[in-house]
Amino acid sequence: MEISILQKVRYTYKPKLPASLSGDIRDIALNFGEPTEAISDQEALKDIFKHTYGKPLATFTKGTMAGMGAELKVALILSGGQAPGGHNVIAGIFDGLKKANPASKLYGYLEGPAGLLENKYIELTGEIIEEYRNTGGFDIIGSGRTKIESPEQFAASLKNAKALGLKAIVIIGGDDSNTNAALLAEYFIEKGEDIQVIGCPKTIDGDLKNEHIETSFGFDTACKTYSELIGNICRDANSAKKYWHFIKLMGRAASHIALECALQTQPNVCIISEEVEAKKMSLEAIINQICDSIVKRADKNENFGVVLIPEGLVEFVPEMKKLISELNDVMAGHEAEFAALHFFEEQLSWLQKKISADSYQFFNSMPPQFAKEFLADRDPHGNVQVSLIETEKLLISMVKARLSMLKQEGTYKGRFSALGHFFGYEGRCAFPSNFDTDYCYTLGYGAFVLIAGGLTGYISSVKNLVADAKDWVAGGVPLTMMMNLEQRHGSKKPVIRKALVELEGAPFKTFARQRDAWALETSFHYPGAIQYYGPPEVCDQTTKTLQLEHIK
Ligand code: FBP
Repeated sequence: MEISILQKVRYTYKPKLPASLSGDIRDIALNFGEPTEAISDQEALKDIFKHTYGKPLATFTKGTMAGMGAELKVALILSGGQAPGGHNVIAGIFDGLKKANPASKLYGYLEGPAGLLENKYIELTGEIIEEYRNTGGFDIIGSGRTKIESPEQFAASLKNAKALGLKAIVIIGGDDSNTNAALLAEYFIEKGEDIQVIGCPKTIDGDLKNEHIETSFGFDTACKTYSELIGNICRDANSAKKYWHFIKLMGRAASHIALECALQTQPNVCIISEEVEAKKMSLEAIINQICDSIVKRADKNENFGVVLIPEGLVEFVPEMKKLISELNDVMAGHEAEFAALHFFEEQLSWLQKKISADSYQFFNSMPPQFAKEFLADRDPHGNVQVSLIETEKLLISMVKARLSMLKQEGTYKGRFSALGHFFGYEGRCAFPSNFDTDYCYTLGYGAFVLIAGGLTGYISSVKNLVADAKDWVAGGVPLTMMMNLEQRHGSKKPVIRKALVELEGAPFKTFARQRDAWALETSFHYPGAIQYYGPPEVCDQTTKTLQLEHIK
């Protein structure tokens, strides 16, 4: 098969490992801390996770471990949306497993958790792994969003894992998938089976993070890819001087991607959903904020600019949030009834009887093409698929309407021509940056060591990520430590808490200090493409978010 020159050269890249994982694999041991607690709802979680709750933090150190070197069968699952670096997590697990015992075997369940339920897997041989080292994508085994939820699905998981003689399963996924990993770990022990489950923090959204998970893999590469594209658009806007570009960015509920891209490119406006929620900003207030920049720049004859919009914005604007939550509940509570309504008008009159008058009025006031997007199928975890809602277009149409009013009042004298963009899929399978390449390999290698150490219900973790890779601190974090109870599908469920942008955090504060100047002046930055070879200050920088979060 013909491959690109970069792919060929990337095959030869040797990912860096922290000192604790370098050298002889038989010289790695685990250090344990104190027992841990969940972030809230401790008693309820203790009851749900009877065997796995409250385990101690683990870090890798030099030493020996009884389980290292045993012949093992391990399987892995790629779960949810693609994120750059997934193949290197797999390469890290594979290399650890084979170094410890060449007779051990690694399997990949095909197309996400569904592969485990349907017993569809392949053995990941050295030959296959070599083809995917240091590359983007999840195409080695595919991914999927099936949730393991029903008693039958848990039973099928156990049956298939036992049939393959597995010692452990590694689930590479985001908050929902790692919640699933925790539940599966608990279930296997409950059933008296010694099958360990280890998670790995994946998601471009950057919202699976906390004190122990500094960032999820893929965030670095995805943000750098989007920032390159945004920078190119900024330069085009500044060259043509005729368009306002409204760019929606992936990231689900959290605005980490939008914030990081804003820090990298300095657009005129970047909306941060978490601020919208904290300040209870209505849709009208958001439109006014954007129009303010447009009007002021028009006064200087600058009828162009760039606006960044996080895709989850709709879930944070108070009136939209209320509407979505009511829609989620009625759609989950009356699934069959709702599915039988085929026309928008039918859905509208059905909803009038089911949701509050305020929400109905707001829903009905939206242009039907946007309103329909709020009724699209929820994902298997019950989330609205915000990537399907064309917020950038909705904002453009509302800004246009507001500007024509301002024109009539005589307060706006410019020209407004807008283009909408959505960046998401462009960044999820990019060649991983050097950071993601090394980080993912370490996560995978670490996941194997956690398995060899006999742990279950843990997520592989790497800390001190702004330092040189040799000084990274790797280990395992008990999944229950990151959990709380949340309303899902109409009832309280244990879930890993999503990390949203902190308004008191350094990344947001750094942005907030500069945004008024960016709104007025053309201050664009053009980061250019990810560089893989060259000086470390060009190739090995982490995200600005990570750097700023490390400054205490
Ligand atoms: P994960 O949470 O699974 O990592 O997904 C990330 C993401 O890219 C979101 O940013 C986006 O909203 C969603 O996936 C899109 O989903 P899909 O891949 O199903 O279109």
